[in-house]
Amino acid sequence: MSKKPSPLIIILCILCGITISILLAVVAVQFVRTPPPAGTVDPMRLNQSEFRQLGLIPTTPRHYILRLVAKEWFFDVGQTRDAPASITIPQHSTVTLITTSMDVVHSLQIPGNPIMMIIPGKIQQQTIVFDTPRTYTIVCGVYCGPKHTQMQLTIVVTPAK
Ligand SMILES: [Cu+2]
Repeated sequence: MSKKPSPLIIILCILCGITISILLAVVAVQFVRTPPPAGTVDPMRLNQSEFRQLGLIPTTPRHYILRLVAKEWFFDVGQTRDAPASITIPQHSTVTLITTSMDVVHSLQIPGNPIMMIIPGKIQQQTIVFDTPRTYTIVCGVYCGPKHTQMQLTIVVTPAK
């Protein structure tokens, strides 16, 4: 005669199963939500590619392209390296980020959005709507060398008038 497992063991097994399922789902969502590369580019010839023009480019009202090259150790949006990169957009702007890396793997961690990996040779593209007026401090989420923590991009979303 086999002994029936106690209800406590059954409940613990169910809770473990639920926990593992949630963890797997979270991991899966991260991968699914990281969009595939939009194309490829030669990291040695960025000045002969679309990345020769960096920064915020208005397309239609409240729509922008933000072209950015990550490199050791800053996010290049066409500004001087004296201060961390910073852009300002009005509330309810739609920004299509188009990025690549000049050297090693970096990433953009935009609060409230999935991590955007920035991989040399690959063009990564992601469109984000900035509806809330606030300042986003965006850092690199992949350790990329001794000055990794200096990599910072600020996006200032100003209130609509
Ligand atoms: Cu980094």
